[in-house]
This record gives sequence, structure tokens and C-alpha cells, in this order.
Amino acid sequence: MARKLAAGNWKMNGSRAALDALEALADSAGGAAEVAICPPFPYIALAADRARGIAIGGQDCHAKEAGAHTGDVSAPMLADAGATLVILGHSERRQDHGETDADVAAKTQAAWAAGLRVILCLGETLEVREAGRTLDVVGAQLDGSVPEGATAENLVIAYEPIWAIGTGRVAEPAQIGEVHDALRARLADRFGAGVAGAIPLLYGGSVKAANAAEIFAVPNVDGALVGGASLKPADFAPIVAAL
Ligand code: G2H
Repeated sequence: MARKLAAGNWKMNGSRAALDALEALADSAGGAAEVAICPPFPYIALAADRARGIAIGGQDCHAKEAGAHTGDVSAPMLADAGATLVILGHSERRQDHGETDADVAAKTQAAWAAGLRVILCLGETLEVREAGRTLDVVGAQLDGSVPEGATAENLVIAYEPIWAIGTGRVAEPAQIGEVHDALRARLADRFGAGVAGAIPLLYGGSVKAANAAEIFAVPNVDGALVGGASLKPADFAPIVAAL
């Protein structure tokens, strides 16, 4: 059975002052569930110094270790700054930066080589859902984005339907359960039932304190990747407590 995880994705939000949240969240860490915060790059080292039981992660990394890639950050740099995990393949990266499944797979290999745990995101557009193609599309993303070598220690999958991200619109429990069941089965086909059963499957998309318990009650949901509601401890701590 997968260990529970609540991961905060701050996206392009935060400040040095916002890192005070880490102390406020420390009481939520140390329980049965793992807690992670993924701030923007400039704050990772500062956050890691103040983490106190909270894992710190990046929100992207380059597939190469170093080189002439202005503005990019490599996986070894994230690890050197104190990160232990990294979000890859978020739909905002896929949409804003044209990242493909192959790009995400290459970044995942780079992250693993640097010793980072990957929270790998996938999810369908509203158009795909309304066309009844969700399981095909999400399954293909999983196949294309996850390289060989996945283990329960190096991989977390986050299912984030694009139409539910930052919109306040949350997928129904039955919709979440259908996709998570399919993802678990697909992982089992590739990596075996033992590994697949221990890889945490997170739901993401407008998770907040008011809906967390209902989402976490869905079978095969092992936690959440939380955006807006991870920015304030008063919003995030109840989500952690609901796990
Ligand atoms: C989905 C999620 C975090 P939010 O992107 O990755 O953000 O909770 O704001 O919908």
C-alpha cells in the first residue's frame, strides 16, 4: 500500500516571507502522511534550510545535467539546493512550454539520476473528457512519460484533469476513482502489482479543506497535489490532516 502524501505546488507564487509557512506547517508533518512543498526555484535552498520534516521539491528540471541552457535549472542543482523531489509534466508546463511526453520522460530520467523523487503529472482536457477519451489519453501519457526503472521510491503519479485546475471545479469521486484505478492497472502491467500498488497516486485540481476528505475516501487515491490551497498553512494543514 502506498504511503500518503500531500504535496503543495506553489507555482509562481511565494516570497521569502511566505517561507514562514514551513514553520507553521511543521506540526502537520511527522504523522502518517508525508508533506511536501514545491516553491519556485529561488526559494528552494532557503526552504530546505527551514523544512523541519517537510520535503522540498522543484516544479521542473532540465533533462541535461549542465550546459548552455539559459534560464533552466538541472536536477543535480535541485538536489544540491536541498530538494528531494521534483514535479514534472505539469499541464501548465506542457501547455506553456510545449513539453511532450518524451520531454517528461527524459526529465524524469535526469531527476532519478540525481536521486530525486518525481511527482509526474498527467490529465485530460475538457474536450477529451467530453469525447469519452479520458482513459486512452491519460494512459498514453503514462506510457509515454514514465521511463523504465520506476519504483515506489522514485515515482509519484498526480492525476490532474486540466479542466479542474484552479477553476474551483473538482472532478467527481467516481471520475477520479475510474482514472486512478486505470492508472494503477496500467502501472501494474509495466512494473508488476507490488511496485504499482506502492506508487502513490495523487489527485490534483482545486483540492481544498472542504473537499479533501471526500477525495481521499476514493479507493486508489493516496493524497493530493495542491496548488492554491497550499499557499497558506491555514488552508493546507486541514488537507494534510484529512489524509
Ligand atoms: C493543479 C493544482 C496543483 P490547484 O495544478 O498542481 O492546482 O489546486 O490550484 O487547482
